[in-house]
Amino acid sequence: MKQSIGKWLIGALVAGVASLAWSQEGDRAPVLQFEPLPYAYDALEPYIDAQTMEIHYSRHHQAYFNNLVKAVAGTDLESQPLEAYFGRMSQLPAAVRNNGGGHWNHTLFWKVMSPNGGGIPEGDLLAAIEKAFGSFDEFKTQFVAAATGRFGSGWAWLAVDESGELFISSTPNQDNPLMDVAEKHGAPILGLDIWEHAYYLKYQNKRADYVAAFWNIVNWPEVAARYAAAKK
Ligand code: MN3
Repeated sequence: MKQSIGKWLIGALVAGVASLAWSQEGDRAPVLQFEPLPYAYDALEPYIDAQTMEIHYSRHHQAYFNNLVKAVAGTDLESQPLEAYFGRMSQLPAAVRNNGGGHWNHTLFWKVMSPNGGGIPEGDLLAAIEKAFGSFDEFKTQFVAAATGRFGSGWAWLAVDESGELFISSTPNQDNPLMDVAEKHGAPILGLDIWEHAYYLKYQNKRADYVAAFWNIVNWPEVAARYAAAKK
């Protein structure tokens, strides 16, 4: 008992010194960051309504972030980016998997949408889409099928596999293709949240209408940048 209190004291002292050092340096940001939304809540109207955006970002995403911070506090995961342990998610607590995926997936989701989005991708990304799926329209058809076909809550993805090839997949809950638990593994470059909280206020049970509206706000330059980074 005495020994464990001693260990706790040393641990608390080390943690105290570490946090003091961080606050004094000021230039080393925490590994986990809740980033600002890159546009106003109403910026994606009429495709995604302002109230949905506000609740989705400030309550749902914030809750995943807060619960992830709690879940990794005091563990070796605290000092690592999520990407460092997605590959062994099957061995980690459910709170880390659900909230880690929730935080990472939403961080990507906000960035792959833009009020100036829509249209079609260009350059290498368009060529890769045409090579993998035959045409951009066929890619959209398959992506829509993945999004509307997912039973219950989850995500639809466009991702890059180990050999640099594009694939479409869907994962349940807050899983993603970076996790070892995913059926298909790769680096997501486009993700669509198909939880009801992402669309129910505006679209109710009509998920297909929400998925169709998504094409008007896809930030293709951002997806192309992620494709280029994933290929390296
Ligand atoms: Mn969501």
